[in-house]
Amino acid sequence: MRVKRYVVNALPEAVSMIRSELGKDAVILNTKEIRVGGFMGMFSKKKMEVIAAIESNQANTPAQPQRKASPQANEALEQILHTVQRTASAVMEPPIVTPAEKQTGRVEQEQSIIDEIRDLRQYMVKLSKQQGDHTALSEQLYELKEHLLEQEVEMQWVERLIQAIIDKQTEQKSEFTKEQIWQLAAEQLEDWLRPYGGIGISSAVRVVHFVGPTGVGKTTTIAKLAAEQTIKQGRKVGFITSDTYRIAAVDQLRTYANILNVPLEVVFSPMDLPRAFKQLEERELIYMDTAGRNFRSELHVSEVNSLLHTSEDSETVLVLSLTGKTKDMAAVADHFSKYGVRKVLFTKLDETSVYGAIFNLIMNFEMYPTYLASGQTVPDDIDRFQIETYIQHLLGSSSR
Ligand SMILES: Nc1nc2c(ncn2[C@@H]2O[C@H](COP(=O)(O)OP(=O)(O)OP(=O)(O)O)[C@@H](O)[C@H]2O)c(=O)[nH]1
Ligand SMILES: [Mg+2]
Repeated sequence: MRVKRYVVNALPEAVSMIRSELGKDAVILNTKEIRVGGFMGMFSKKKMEVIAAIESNQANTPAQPQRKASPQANEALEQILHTVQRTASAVMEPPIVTPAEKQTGRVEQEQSIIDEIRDLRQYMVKLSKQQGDHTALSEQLYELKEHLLEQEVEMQWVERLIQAIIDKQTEQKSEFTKEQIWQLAAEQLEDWLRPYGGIGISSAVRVVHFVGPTGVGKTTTIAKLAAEQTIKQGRKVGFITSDTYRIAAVDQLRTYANILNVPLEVVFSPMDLPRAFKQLEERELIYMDTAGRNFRSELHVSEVNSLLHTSEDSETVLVLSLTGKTKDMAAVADHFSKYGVRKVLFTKLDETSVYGAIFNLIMNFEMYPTYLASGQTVPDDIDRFQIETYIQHLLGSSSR
């Protein structure tokens, strides 16, 4: 081991000497304040003694370029080192002082260390503020970000939203209050969602197909919508079901058909469709129920799709339950969107408090939300999709 003593005015001076003489791996063993020169304890000068060491086989290794730190960061580090070393040596090894200095010198020295630590703290706060403009978020923005992530809004959208608010803040040269931030978030979300709002199921089409994974609520939803159309709108509705996979499936829809006094046709293959349409030809609106399948498999998607191409003016609605996993919902939506399906209906709103999947789906697959179902009661538990209401759900009470 090679040990070297440096006497300097301040530690940073010694650090650069140690680096160039002993190399980057040198360690500081000790530092202490000393007094040099003078006459009989008077006129001496304050200096710092620094003892540094290096393992002999590492000595004189030229300093390697390190991970590039900013000049401010280097300066800050040097200062921290300086203060820590000074504090340590002051605590561990009180400096030798003359009796005359005893009264005032010691107190002064302690005070100067305290002052230095305080200055350093202020400097670090200032530095972190300067550097944090781009990385750290204000408490309010952080809260918004956390909220949206908890709501399972995808990170890319959360980041875009936060950036949009930061940009507005920079533009207006002022930091917004929490209320302003949540208000801006609501406005931005509305801007993004507006093109997809207020479209719903077209009232011009005669045939509406409902497709979606097992048990999401397709049949129940059909009953709810049929009730609205027959009872409230006075339209003549007919049902077709192709769900012949499950024994009770046809009976389930037949029960609703009987209650609503709506004719029902059962089809076993696409070949049966012309006959079914013929039977229902005087009906103004036809709802077609399909079997729930594992639509993460594209094969099942293409299978159901073969039923959807009729000569009739039709549209297809993908039904998804909000209790499903966001990733699985996205996979299903992805498959159906390849077949041109652009309308989506969400069910089981009542069974969740996490709403981000709706936003992700609309934005990522450019799908138009039609209705939101929120319970098992036919016909009441369904509403048209309203962007403003949805945003209130998504942002929760904090937005108010
Ligand atoms: N909580 C809640 N339950 C619902 C909602 N919609 C439907 N359900 C229930 O979900 C279950 C399945 O509903 P179905 O209408 O049979 O679902 P489906 O998509 O037709 O199912 P398959 O035909 O088997 O694929 C039933 O118990 C419904 O009462 C809803 O919005 N909220
Ligand atoms: Mg069903």
